[in-house]
Amino acid sequence: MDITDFSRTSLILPVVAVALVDRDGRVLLQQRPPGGSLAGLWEFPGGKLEAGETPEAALIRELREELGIDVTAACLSPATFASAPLGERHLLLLLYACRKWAGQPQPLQATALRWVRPVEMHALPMPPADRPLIGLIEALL
Ligand code: 9L3
Ligand code: MG
Repeated sequence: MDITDFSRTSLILPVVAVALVDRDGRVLLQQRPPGGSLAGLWEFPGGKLEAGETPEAALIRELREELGIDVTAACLSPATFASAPLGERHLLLLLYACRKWAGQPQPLQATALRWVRPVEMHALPMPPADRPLIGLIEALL
């Protein structure tokens, strides 16, 4: 068994996400689609690691799938992390910051995208793991 296959071996569910920051210091959030988990909530784009993937490779793949943009590992700086209970397991969310990408972000899987000032995030419904990261994003930008 591949020990990096967290989906089978661990109570921890590792998830990577990104704070994409534009030239005006706004951050991109996406709204989770109806019907799935955490439906309607505004999150930092990203997702689960697949077996054998590094966090950076997972994030590069997720940003291509969810937003249709390309980022390089060199542009991804780990910013912080947070955790939240998720059913029987524990979601561990690793957040990267990124200021450089290729392409125009599109909501390929989300209901909508929104560029927001960090202070505006307090008023948006966000998943439990994302909410504690707002303060850090505010301090970082
Ligand atoms: N999740 C929470 N905050 C985020 C992301 C990207 C994901 N910023 C949670 C939602 C799901 C789980 O992590 O419960 C896996 O995410 P996805 O694969 O459904 O995007
Ligand atoms: Mg996702």
